[in-house]
Amino acid sequence: STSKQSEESNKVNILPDCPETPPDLQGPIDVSFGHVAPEMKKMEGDNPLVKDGGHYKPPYCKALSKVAVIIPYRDRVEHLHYFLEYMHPTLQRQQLDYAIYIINQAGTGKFNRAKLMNIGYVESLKDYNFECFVFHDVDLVLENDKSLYSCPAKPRHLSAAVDKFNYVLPYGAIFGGVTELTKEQFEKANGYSNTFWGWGGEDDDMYNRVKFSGMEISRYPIEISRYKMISHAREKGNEPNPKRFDMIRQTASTMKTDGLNSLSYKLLSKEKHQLYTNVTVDVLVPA
Ligand code: UDH
Ligand code: NGS
Repeated sequence: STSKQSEESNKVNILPDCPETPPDLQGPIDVSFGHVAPEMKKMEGDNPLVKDGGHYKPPYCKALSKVAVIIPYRDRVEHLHYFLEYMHPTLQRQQLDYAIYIINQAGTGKFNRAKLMNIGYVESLKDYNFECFVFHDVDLVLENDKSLYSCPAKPRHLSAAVDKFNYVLPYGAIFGGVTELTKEQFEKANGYSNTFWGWGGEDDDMYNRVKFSGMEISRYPIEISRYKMISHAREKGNEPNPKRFDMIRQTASTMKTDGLNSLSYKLLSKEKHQLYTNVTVDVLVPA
């Protein structure tokens, strides 16, 4: 009956807002990569409330942020397993309405981390009304769940203290690793550049974009913005980009025409696994 239906829809609406401080946070998390990462089946069983493309919503309260976690990716399956092992439980304790997107670059051409971020932004918004976007290297695992991945008032650099830099910020303007912006902030900056092929500089260019759009970056206290990095060798196809130093001197002009407003790629597949959405793309590597 109609009254039954409205009771049902009321049920959804009467969920109270989740508290500003989630009650089940642990603080420090013991992260290590000495063990063999669990099989996907095991992790799926361990995270029964994550479903339909790596999406979780707290069942008992209305999340304060709708968050897409965007991961640039190619051929790092071991890292992905560690990432999912640790990050799904952490993000659930943070009571976020979140989903994990793997943006997988097809082929063996030059890697383009920043363009994959733009693609993740666009593709995740086709699925859900996300409000903020965490741009997350797959080899970084958060070591303190008090570093909330909720929508930031200012663009936020999350990976301030990484073990490989002895938990010290390497330079004040660093904006790589893990960052978070709201939809409005990301649009204001015209997203990332699409033209950084190979390693380096695309994150510095993004720092410039944020600054030139009249915004400042923010960080959590260094005690909680801690990460462990999974060590690895440099991949073929991700060699340092020799043009990067010149390019980051020109952000003020290039950002107007290079970014979300010039993004082109070919979507090859989009698969919803239980613990993540896998978006495979042709990033149109220049000849
Ligand atoms: N990524 C991939 N596959 C690749 C390259 C990069 O998935 O082949 C993604 C991944 O999310 C990674 C991120 O892009 O975390 C950044 O790339 P990176 O990890 O290669 O960059 P980083 O600065 O390391 O962490 C550069 C090579 C360091 C070699 C040091 C040897 N000890
Ligand atoms: C800077 C790079 C950034 C990079 C940062 C940390 O020098 O892209 O080092 O790198 N900028 C340029 O090359 C212009 S790391 O040691 O983590 O590999 O993020």
